[in-house]
Amino acid sequence: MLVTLEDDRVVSVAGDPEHPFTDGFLCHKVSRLPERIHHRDRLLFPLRRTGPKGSGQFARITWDEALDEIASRFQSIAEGPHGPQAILPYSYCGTMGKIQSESLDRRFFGRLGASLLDRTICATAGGAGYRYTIGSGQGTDPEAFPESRYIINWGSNTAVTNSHLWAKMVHAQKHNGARIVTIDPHRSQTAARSDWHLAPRPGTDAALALGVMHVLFRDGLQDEEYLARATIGAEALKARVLADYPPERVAQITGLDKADIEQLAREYASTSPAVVRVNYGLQRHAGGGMAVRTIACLPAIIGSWRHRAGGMLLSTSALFPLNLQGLQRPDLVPAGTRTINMVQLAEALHGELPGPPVEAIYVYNSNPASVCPDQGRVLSGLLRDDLFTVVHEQFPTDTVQYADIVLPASMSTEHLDIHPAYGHPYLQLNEPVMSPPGECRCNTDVFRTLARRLGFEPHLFQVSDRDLAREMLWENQETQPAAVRGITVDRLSAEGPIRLNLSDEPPFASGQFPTPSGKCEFYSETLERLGFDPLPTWHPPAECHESAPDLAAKFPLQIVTPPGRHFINSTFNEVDSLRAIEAGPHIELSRDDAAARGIENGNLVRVFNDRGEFEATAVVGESVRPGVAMAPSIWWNRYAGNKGNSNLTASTRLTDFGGGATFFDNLVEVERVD
Ligand SMILES: Nc1nc2c(c(=O)[nH]1)N[C@H]1C(S)=C(S)[C@@H](COP(=O)(O)OP(=O)(O)OC[C@H]3O[C@@H](n4cnc5c(=O)[nH]c(N)nc54)[C@H](O)[C@@H]3O)O[C@H]1N2
Ligand SMILES: Nc1nc2c(c(=O)[nH]1)N[C@H]1C(S)=C(S)[C@@H](COP(=O)(O)OP(=O)(O)OC[C@H]3O[C@@H](n4cnc5c(=O)[nH]c(N)nc54)[C@H](O)[C@@H]3O)O[C@H]1N2
Ligand SMILES: [Mo]
Repeated sequence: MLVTLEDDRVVSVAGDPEHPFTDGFLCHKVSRLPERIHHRDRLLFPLRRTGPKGSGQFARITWDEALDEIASRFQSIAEGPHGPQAILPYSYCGTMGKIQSESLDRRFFGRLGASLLDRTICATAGGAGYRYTIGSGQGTDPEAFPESRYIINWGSNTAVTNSHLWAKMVHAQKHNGARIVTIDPHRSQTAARSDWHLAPRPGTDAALALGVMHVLFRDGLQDEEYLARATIGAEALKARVLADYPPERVAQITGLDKADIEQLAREYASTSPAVVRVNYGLQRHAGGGMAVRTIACLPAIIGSWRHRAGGMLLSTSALFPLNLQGLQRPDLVPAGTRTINMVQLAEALHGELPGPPVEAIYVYNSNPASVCPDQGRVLSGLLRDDLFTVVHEQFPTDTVQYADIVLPASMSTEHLDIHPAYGHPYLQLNEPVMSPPGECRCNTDVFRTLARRLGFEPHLFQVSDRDLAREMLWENQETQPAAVRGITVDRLSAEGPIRLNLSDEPPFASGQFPTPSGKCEFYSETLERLGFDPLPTWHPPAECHESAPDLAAKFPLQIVTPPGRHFINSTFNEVDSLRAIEAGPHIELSRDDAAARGIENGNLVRVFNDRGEFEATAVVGESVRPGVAMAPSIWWNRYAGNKGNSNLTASTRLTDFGGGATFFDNLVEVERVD
């Protein structure tokens, strides 16, 4: 991103036209960054709570007062009956720069002996599922997509959530005759702009993939040579899908036409190279891990890993061999320290998890009061008078409302960081272009000063961000791993984004996979040992008519709540111009479901289940099938009528693999508010 400054003001930001992947395109919301940086509501000074918990009443204090209070509270909790594990750090992806999100913070809480946080809210279900089949996170190079001829967006709203990859897909469509297919229960922007949209019921993707496999094996469309050379369990998989997943049954499960399932299989096998972009929407269901594992078998069946522009892409994160161990120092964590799954914050705050009660929570890079499932119980937990809550933030978010101490945070224009990426293979340096306004400080600075107050080792904490960046790139080691060899902080500073040193060979063309068997594992002994089905399979969502008929009788609609186009999760709620375009919480309903409830377009409705309820404006149309609803997230309470957002209805149930969140596995009922 190129930033134009006048004095100490950012007047504009633009994509870098020389960036090989983004081609200079900056999405609508990020182009509004100047509004965010110089916003009237930006937090500029430390604050201490003056009113009752949750009131959002604060008075300005000095950094010394804030840090003294945090240090002394942490110290007394650590020396108290429950020990330091009664302190919980809570962070996610406010910034995804590695220095500001996983360096001194991890060292600090490790050294303190605080509880560990399992950061599962986004990507762990699919990550785990993918690895059971493939062995690592490696997949198709996103830069190869323009050479594809058949592109499937599977649970991916690529045009909105990953616009740079979408541009490559459109390039393939225009210049290479590629066909773009999108599999999504909602007619998303991506679905609407694709050549073909298939809208299965939520949480039925594994069944669809198994039905496609049935057709492939039944009609002899498989790549026998690749199957024999590169996979394990092909015969068992074939027997299962031929017996259990005929298109008639899969049509019943998914709600798709049998002919469409047959056509998808035929086109996929006969249009080469074919690539699958599998993303996050389909992971947020009880069976999300198994769904990704199952879909990940498809490229090996048709042998599309042979081609650079074939195969499958989940995330590029695994391509970056950064020295995260050195940065985070997990060796500082005392043996036996308990781990809390971030999805279960409601349970943690209400003392329902094993181990000591949570007496203090330190939040940074996250807005759990908005983004966590079971929002009602998260908020009642944060209201606890005996909970000491520190929130390091840029804006007065919902979480800040519940803080005891608020610390003002810097932004990316004001601090240094290194960014790998989960959508492309370039490493980037984020250099500060201005000093932070008011008394804002970056995350690492706060942990440096807190460490000093607690008497922690200077050699671990009094290290500059630039030195941490060098350490992350292994510059202090004898050799760097191949993918980052020769890439240094100084080079990133002088040259801008640098592509990792990756082979031009497709990752699995040779048929070698980094699994225990060395093959693409249709049959996984690892899963068998863990008590799962060793073969790909489909289980219904935890909340649907098949698995929970009583619940479905009361709450008949499956609701999905993916992010809004002009927000990043809950970030950008504060930007007036973007909030205006998002136009308030709304819910898309089918004509049948609306009519059955006397709901018309534009009516205010309440959306509810036993966990809670929120309000939204009804948008009635064809974008979802009967029985399905879609409500874009994630609203701050104050912009949602002070009633909370869709996460009031979401459960803290975990996915089958990876302990992920099941935001979209959620039954609700809707009624008109009169
Ligand atoms: N219903 C529903 N819920 C969801 C999702 C969904 O699709 N539907 N998506 C889920 C997903 S995929 C994710 S990744 C999570 C995201 O959950 P979070 O990571 O909590 O994401 P944000 O809501 O963007 O909140 C990040 C906060 O960090 C702050 N911040 C930014 N930079 C810094 C910094 O340098 N220092 C500090 N201290 N703070 C900073 C921002 O101001 C912002 O308020 O939400 C999940 N929740
Ligand atoms: N504009 C914008 N871009 C973002 C973000 C943002 O908040 N705003 N967040 C970023 C983050 S943190 C993440 S994790 C990514 C997420 O990026 P995506 O994976 O694209 O995420 P979603 O939009 O949550 O889900 C994609 C689609 O999956 C669909 N879906 C829901 N359930 C199912 C299902 O059972 N099966 C199938 N096949 N599809 C289903 C949803 O309707 C949705 O259209 O986006 C990133 N990019
Ligand atoms: Mo995410």
